[in-house]
Amino acid sequence: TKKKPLVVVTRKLPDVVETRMRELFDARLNVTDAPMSAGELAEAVRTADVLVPTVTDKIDASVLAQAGENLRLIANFGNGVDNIDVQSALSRGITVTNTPGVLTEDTADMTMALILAVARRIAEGARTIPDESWNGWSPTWMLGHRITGKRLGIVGMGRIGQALARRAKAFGLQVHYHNRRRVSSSIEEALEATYWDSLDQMLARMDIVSVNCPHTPATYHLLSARRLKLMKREAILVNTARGEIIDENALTRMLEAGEIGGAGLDVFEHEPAISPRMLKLARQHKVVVLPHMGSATIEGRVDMGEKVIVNIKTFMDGHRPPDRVLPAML
Ligand code: 8YV
Repeated sequence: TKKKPLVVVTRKLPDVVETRMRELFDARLNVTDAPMSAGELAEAVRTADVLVPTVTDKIDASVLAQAGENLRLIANFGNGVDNIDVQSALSRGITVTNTPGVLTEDTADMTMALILAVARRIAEGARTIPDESWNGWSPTWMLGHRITGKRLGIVGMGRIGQALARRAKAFGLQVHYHNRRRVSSSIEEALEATYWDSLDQMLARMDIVSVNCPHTPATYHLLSARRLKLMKREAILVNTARGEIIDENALTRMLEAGEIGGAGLDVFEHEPAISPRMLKLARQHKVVVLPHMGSATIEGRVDMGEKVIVNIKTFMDGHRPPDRVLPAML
């Protein structure tokens, strides 16, 4: 029998996933779930045949420089691969895979939830009961904004952007989008989505803007201070993609100054660190913040694990894994 590949998994995964991994591979699992230190990560890439990192592991060029001969595959437990220096991995002949598709609907749900939370002040209202600050109903108290009929601008019309568009349409939002490439006319028609070639022009006209693109060198601070200023003063910005896509400092300043209607953020530039100014805004209910929960469902995590397993197994059987990350995607 063939020797089982040594698969090092950096974080604790759902039990069913770990059980299956133990059956199939020589799996080195992380029982504590503590993120690996730089030393542990270096040791992992030195010894493993396959590394299964997550968003909390920075697999940069210096980590990859320590990779051993055996390391042939990095099977990311996650869709975004901005935690990995993919170019550097590929140049070393290391294949990289991710887990697309299985977290699309959950992330779109959370995006919609954030839009509603900000527009309808859900988190703020919910606090008043445990805080015992609710003095009873009033016609003019805790008023948010209607979303029906408003314009939603989606930045990045991939799987998640399209899943959000379907939801938004059902909520009566007018769907607009900006993407590197225009999607097919059949998709546009089905979503009743309007394409904007110019991100700047789209931003200036939207009531709600949602970030749904990957974080790559090309999208770092895509929503720069200049672009954020193009948005309407009452506009709402939500981000379930990656913190780095928005200039968080500029957004913070605008929230403090009341130059933007509101924001709902599931991701941050320096997570898990949250700046003191962002914390203050959150306490003042000027922003809704979630701790990177976009894809956090039991079903989603199991599906992600299964995708990782299929990618590893296919690769180990000598075939092309289904979710290879290609340079064109970066
Ligand atoms: C996870 C995600 O929280 O897949 C992604 O890109 O952000 C989330 O699904 C995380 O990345 C898992 O590594």
